[in-house]
Amino acid sequence: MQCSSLSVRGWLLATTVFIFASTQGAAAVAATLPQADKRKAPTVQEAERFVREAELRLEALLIKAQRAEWVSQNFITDDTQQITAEANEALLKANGEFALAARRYKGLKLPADTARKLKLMQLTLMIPDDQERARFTRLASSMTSAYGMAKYCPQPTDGSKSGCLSLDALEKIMAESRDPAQLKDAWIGWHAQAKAYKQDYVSFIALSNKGARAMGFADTGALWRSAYDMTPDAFTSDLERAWQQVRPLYDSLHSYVRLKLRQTYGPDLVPATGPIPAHLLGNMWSQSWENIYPLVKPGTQAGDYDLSQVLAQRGTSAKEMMKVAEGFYTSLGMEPLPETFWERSLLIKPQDREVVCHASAWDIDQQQDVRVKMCIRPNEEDFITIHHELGHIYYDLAYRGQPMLFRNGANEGFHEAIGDTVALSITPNYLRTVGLMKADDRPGDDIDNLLKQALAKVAFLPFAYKVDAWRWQVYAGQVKPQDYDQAWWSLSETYQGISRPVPLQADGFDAGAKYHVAADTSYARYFVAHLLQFQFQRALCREAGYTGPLHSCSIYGNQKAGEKFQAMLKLGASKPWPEALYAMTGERQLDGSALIEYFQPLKLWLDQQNAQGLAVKAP
Ligand code: X8Z
Ligand code: ZN
Repeated sequence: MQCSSLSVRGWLLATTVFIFASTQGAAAVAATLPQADKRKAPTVQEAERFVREAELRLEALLIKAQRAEWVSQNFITDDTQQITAEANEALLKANGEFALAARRYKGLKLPADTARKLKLMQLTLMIPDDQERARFTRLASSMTSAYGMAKYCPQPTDGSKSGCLSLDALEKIMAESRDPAQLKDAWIGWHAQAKAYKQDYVSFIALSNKGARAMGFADTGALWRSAYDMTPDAFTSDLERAWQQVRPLYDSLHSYVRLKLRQTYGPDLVPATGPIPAHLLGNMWSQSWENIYPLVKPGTQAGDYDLSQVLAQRGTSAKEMMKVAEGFYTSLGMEPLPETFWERSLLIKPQDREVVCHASAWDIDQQQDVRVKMCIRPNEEDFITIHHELGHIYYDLAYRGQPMLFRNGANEGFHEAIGDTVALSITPNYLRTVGLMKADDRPGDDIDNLLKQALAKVAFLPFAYKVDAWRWQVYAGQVKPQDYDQAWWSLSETYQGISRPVPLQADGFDAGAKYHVAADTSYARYFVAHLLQFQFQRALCREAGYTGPLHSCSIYGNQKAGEKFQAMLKLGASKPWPEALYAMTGERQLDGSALIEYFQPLKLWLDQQNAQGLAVKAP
């Protein structure tokens, strides 16, 4: 499954870097492995046989774990959590065993594919102790479920009966309400929920680090960073380099939004300089700000078209929205989704049971059984997310022909970037083509559309950067549990320029109020994806022969671009990611220049607005 660590994708990561450590625990686990004759020197044939057996065993265990996970996220109960934890435990055990056994082939001159598979196999946690491993998977399962079931139950002051608010309802308030008191209440109410599993998280981190160290990594954060075909330190520097490239654009957006919010909410709430209060940005985590577009849009009244309104007014069903997105992929030459996708996916929030609503894409059996689980609402945000999820699905389907260990993204950021790239082609012209915009609808002008897009994509960058900057510190032991929130908000202020709506609380766990922290899914992947998707789009538009401004390009219906895309998707994880990137774009590194090019007209406009705003305020 994509968007979770509870699978081979999380515990067995992709990279070319691997560090050899003590073989402690090896004896305990080696008994169940295919036996190599340890008295003889390892041979190439033996290594190849070992890899084949590993792929067979791991595939069977992965499929079992996926099925268990699917059921438990669709029916959260004690029993389904337990079943999932057990299936994941078996998978984790086998991952660890194979990872240790793979060390036998170190130094052997091997065919490139076999060598890469052996490297990939060693990017895993290895928890040799049965009890600790069981505790680890139970904690993982229970935190994901706790997040999925969390609700804020406000205490009414008038003694009336209180209703409880799910995340879904709270997110709606954050998106739509313009009442600062209500926003603050919803924000605090949700963030307080994570306290319930803070202690579990602390225990989980300790066990996870133990597992990473057994494989020779400094900690789990270093293991995650090793999944990028470079050393953990090189990845940290690369990310910082890319962030510095795009930071001026974020700064311009931030200043402009603060100016507009100050006009809306007044100077008592929004300062002229410094951080913006986190509850005023239209999103529970202040991670993307498109919901406050109506508050910050240019006053030109160029257009009033609103896709969310169209979808809601037409009563477009979840399935219809998904069908439109599928149509985009088939227009690029990809196959229609298998019938079972429609039979087995969960597209609407069930009313009769607890489910994990956070959107995810599933590759259940490594064949045709692909599914999406998402509580779709008829609005623009979900329409975009549907394209995101189908990106995962079409990637899964494209690398179907690869051997098991290569059935993965070139790196985890690639996986997150595919659907987002496609969604960049949802331009006004495209919406007209598929009938979602009528002839007399008036879309905004370029600046309107770019501003809306920047509120989603540019605002997101420092958030994505922050989540794992925090987690890497936590995994490295640099931040202790009593300082979790202080570190979280220090990073929030430094990178995003946002502040907590109310002072820190003792024993708080604000980071845990984000799905990917509770579900222990790495987040740097989204930062990488938000740069890559513009690199991909620039290359695909070029392939399509498009020469206009990048932000107006749509590759809808373009077979040539589709072929280029498919060729890269088919590679899966078989090559180091810079090679996959090169095949598609002619570039070899993560680069913010495509994103900067896309938003260039907006950057100029924002800087003008900010200069005028400052001029107006000056005495
Ligand atoms: O988690 C997701 C996807 C599933 S992989 C819906 N995203 C991140 C988030 O919601 O925080 C997509 C963008 C960022
Ligand atoms: Zn995703």
